[in-house]
Amino acid sequence: MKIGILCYPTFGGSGVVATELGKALAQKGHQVHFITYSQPVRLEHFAENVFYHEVTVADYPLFEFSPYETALTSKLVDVALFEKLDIVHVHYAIPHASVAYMARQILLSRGTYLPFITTLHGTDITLVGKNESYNPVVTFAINQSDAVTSVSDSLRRDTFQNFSIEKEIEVIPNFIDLRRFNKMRKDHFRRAIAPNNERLIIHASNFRPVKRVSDVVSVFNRVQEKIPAKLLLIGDGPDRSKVEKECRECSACEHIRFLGKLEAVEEILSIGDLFILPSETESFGLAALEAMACQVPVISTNTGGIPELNVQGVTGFMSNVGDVEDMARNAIHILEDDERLLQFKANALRHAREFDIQQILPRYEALYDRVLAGATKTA
Ligand code: GMT
Repeated sequence: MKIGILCYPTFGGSGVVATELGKALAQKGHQVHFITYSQPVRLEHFAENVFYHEVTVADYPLFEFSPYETALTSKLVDVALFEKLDIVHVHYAIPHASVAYMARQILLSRGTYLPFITTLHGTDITLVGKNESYNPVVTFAINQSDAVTSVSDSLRRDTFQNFSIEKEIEVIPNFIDLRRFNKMRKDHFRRAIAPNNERLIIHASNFRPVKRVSDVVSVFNRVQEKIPAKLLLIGDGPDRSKVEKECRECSACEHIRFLGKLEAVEEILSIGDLFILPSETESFGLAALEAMACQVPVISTNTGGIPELNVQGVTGFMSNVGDVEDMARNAIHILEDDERLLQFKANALRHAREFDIQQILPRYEALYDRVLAGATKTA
C-alpha cells in the first residue's frame, strides 16, 4: 500500500506517533511518504520504503501569514499524483484534516479518489480545536474524513462533547516500540548523574503551560527533603525559563538538571526510577508510556486519557491536577523501599507491553484495508 502521512515534524507526541507508525508500516513493506515542512525528528536514519517530501511555503510581501495549508495541499496533490498514493493518514486535525479534504476534492476533479484518515491526538480537540477560530473547519474536516481515530476513549468522548460529529471514532491507543525502548541501562550515565546512587526522577515534555512543569519541581522539592534524589528535565518550550527561575530559587536547585531536547530519550529514561507527568490535560500521555517501557513507574494526574494508561497503585499513582502534596506522598511511597520500587518497575514494563507496536500496528492496517475497500465504491 502507498500511504501519505501528514504530521507535525517536531518533538510533539502526535509527530512521534506518526513517524513511528510510518517507520513500522515501511518495515512491513508499505511505501510511506511523509509530507511536512521539515524532516520529522524521529526520522533520523535512512529507511527502506520511507520518503520525505518537504513543503516549501513561497513568501510574498503581501502575506502577513504564510499560507502553509495551501502549500501543503499543493504538495499533497503533487505527491499523490506522482507516487500514486492509495490513502492519506493525517495526524492532528489542525490543519491536516482540512488540507487532506481539499486535496481529495482537487484529485476528485481529476478523476481519482484519495481517501483520508484523521487521527485525533489531544490538544487539536481539547484545547485549540474547540476555539471558535477553528471549530467549524475542524468539525467539517472530521466529518468528511473517510475514517477517524482517537488515541484514547477519553479523547473520543471529548470530541463528541465539543464538536457536532456524525462519524464513528475508533479508539486506537498510542503505542511503543519495545525493541527500542526496553534496552540495556546505560549505567555509566547513571553513575555520572547520581554518583551516590540517589533516586533519579525524570520529566519529559514540550514545556507548554498544559504540562504544569512547575508542579514537577514542587513535587521534587518535597521528595528531596525525605530521600536523596536528582531531577532530570528533558525537553524545551515556552515555560522553560520560568521553570528554570523557580529552580534557581528552590533549595533542591543543585540536584536539578535541564537536558533540553533529546532524541534518544530512552537512554535517559532507562536509568530513571520515577517519571512525573502532572499535566492539566493529557489525551493519552505517550511520554509516560515511554517511561513505563523503560521500567519507570509514573506519578501523574488523573486527567483525560491518563487513567487508561497508568494503573493506580500498580504502575504508579494518579492525583488530582495540582495536588503536589499527594503526588509527593505517592512518589516517596514508591521510592523509599527498594523492593517496592522494583515491583513498580516490573509492573510498569509488563503493562507497557500491552501497547507494543506489534499489537497496535495491525489495527491501523485493518482500518486502511476497510477504508480502501469503501473508497473503491465511492470513487
Ligand atoms: O502535548 C504534547 O506533548 C504534544 C501533543 C501533540 O499532539 O503533539 O500530544 C498529544 O498527542 C500525544 C500523542 O497522541 C498524546 O500522547 C498526548 O497526550 C497529547 N497531549 C495532550 O493531550 C496535552
